[in-house]
Amino acid sequence: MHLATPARASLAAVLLALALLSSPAAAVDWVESGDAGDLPGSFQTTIGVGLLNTISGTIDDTSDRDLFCVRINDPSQFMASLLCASPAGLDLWMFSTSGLGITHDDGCVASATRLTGAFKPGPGSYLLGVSAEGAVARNAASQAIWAAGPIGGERAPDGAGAPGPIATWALQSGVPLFTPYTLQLTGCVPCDAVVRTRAASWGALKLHHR
Ligand SMILES: [Ca+2]
Ligand SMILES: [Ca+2]
Repeated sequence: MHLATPARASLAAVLLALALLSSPAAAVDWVESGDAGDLPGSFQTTIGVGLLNTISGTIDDTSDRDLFCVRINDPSQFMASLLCASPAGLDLWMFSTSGLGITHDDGCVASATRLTGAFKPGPGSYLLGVSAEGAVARNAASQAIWAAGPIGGERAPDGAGAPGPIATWALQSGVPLFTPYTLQLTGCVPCDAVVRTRAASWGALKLHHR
């Protein structure tokens, strides 16, 4: 995928991409572009070079669930956390890129909803998800991949539909209308990088999936 050419995109976009290429220590704060999809076929990738510090977005209504691709090179270093005031706040989810359930937290402990690398099978790309309280991830037989909560702390798939893969979501019972969120992240990087495919050319930038 060509991101930018002098003829088709702004110079600012090209300069941003080149700045990312030349700054290996840069950090990335990803902002949801439009609305991230909610299934393995429609997730939103994250793009950039350097550690992924935050993902910000919005749960627009009761049927909105957002999935983002993140790359975890060392699961022991990974943490995703979201400030919360009560278990009625937003829930966090993680799936493999094929939709198998990995970990989920629908509680609120010490003012945070958190996922770690504890249940991840190894380095790789994963789908990190956000939903309102009460969302249910279901397999193709409409069985819940995780048992109903809220339960404090993260947990591996423990429902009748475990491990998945996820096929549908059930509507949640909460009323999260237009709820903004910012995930604080450690130990992960964007799934895609902008790379230059021809030296000394402005017109040869593309996405590279790690
Ligand atoms: Ca959204
Ligand atoms: Ca969404």
